[in-house]
Amino acid sequence: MPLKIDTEIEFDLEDLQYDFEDSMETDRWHDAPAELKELFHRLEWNIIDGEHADTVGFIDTALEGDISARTLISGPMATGIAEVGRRFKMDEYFLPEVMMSAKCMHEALARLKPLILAEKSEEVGTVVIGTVQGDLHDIGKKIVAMMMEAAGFTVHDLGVTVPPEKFVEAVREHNPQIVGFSALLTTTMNMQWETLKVFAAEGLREDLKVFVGGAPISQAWCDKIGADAYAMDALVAVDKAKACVTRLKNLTGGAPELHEAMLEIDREREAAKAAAAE
Ligand code: B1M
Repeated sequence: MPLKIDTEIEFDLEDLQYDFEDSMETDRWHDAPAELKELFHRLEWNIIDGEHADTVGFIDTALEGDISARTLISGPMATGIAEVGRRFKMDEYFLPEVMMSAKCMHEALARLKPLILAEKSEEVGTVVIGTVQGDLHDIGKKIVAMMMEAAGFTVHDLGVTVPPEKFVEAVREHNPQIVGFSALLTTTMNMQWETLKVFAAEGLREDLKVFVGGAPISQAWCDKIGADAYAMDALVAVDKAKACVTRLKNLTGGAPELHEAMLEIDREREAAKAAAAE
C-alpha cells in the first residue's frame, strides 16, 4: 500500500525563493518520514534548478520508498514548477531556465506514466484532448490525459498547437464523448473559443462535452465561450468527465442542465474540502 501524504494543503511557498535548507525548515510534507520529506524537497529543488539528469533518480528513490506517482505529481513536482513560474514572471528566470525545468517535468512524467496507466481497470469512454493552436505548453495537459486514462478513458492526445480542423478530424475519427482544449497563454485562450465555434459550424457541438482548462482559464471564461466544463486541475477534470459518461450521458453538449451539473460537482468538492478541514 503506497504511503499517502497530504498534498492538498495550500502551502505558502515563500521559502522556495531562498534555498533547500529554508525549504527543509517548512512544515511541507511534515506527515512524511524525515528521509522522504528531505527527498521531496530535493525533487522540488531539482525541478527549480532544472537538473534533469538527476530527476529520474529522485523519482525512483521515492517510488522505492513506497510513494505513489500521484503524490509526486501533486506534491514536489507541482510546487517545484510553480516556483519556476514565479521566477519567470518576476524576470528572475528566462526561457532557457524554464526549458530545463520543463525537461525535468517531462522526464519525471515519462517515468511515472506507466504506473498511473496501470491503475486503469475499466473502459468508461473516449476523450480527445490537445493544446490549442499557437500554444506549446503541454505538461498540465499530459497530466490530465494520464489521469483520465487511469480513470478508464481511452485518450487521444493530439499534442500541442492543434488547429481547430485537426480537433474536428480527430473527433470524426475517434467519436469521443469528450473533447478537451488546454491553453496556458492569455494570447491563446481565445483559440478555445474559436475551436468551439468550428465545432458548432461543423454540426458537432451537441454530440460532445467540451472541457477547457489551463492556468489562465476560469469558470467565467468557460461560461463566456459556452464550453461545458472548466477543470482547475486533473482531478476535477476526471470527476467531471466520469459524470459526463455515466449519470449525465444523455445530456447533450451545450445543454444548460449539463453546465449546471458541472457547477454542482465543484460545489460538492468545495463542501467536501471544507468538511475535511474542520
Ligand atoms: Co511558458 N508561460 N511561455 N513556457 N510557462 C507560462 C504559462 C506563464 C504564466 C509564465 C509566467 O509569466 N509566469 C506565461 C504566460 C503569461 C500569460 O499568458 N499571461 C508564459 C509565457 C509568457 C511563455 C512564452 C510566451 C515565453 C516567451 O516566449 N517569451 C512562451 C510561449 C510559447 C508558446 O506556447 N507559443 C513560453 C514557453 C514555455 C516553455 C516552452 C519554456 C515551457 C513549456 C514546456 C512544455 O509545456 N512543454 C513553459 C513553462 C514550463 C511555463 C510555466 C513556468 C509552467 C507551466 C506548467 O507546466 N505548469 C508557466 C507558469 C505557470 O503556469 N505558472 C508558463 C505545471 C502544470 C502542471 O500546470 O499547465 O496549469 P498547468 O496544468 C494544470 C491545470 O491548469 C489543469 O490541470 C493541470 C494539472 O493539474 N489543466 C487542465 C491544464 N490543461 C487542462 C485541460 C483540461 C482540464 C484541466 O481540460 C481540457
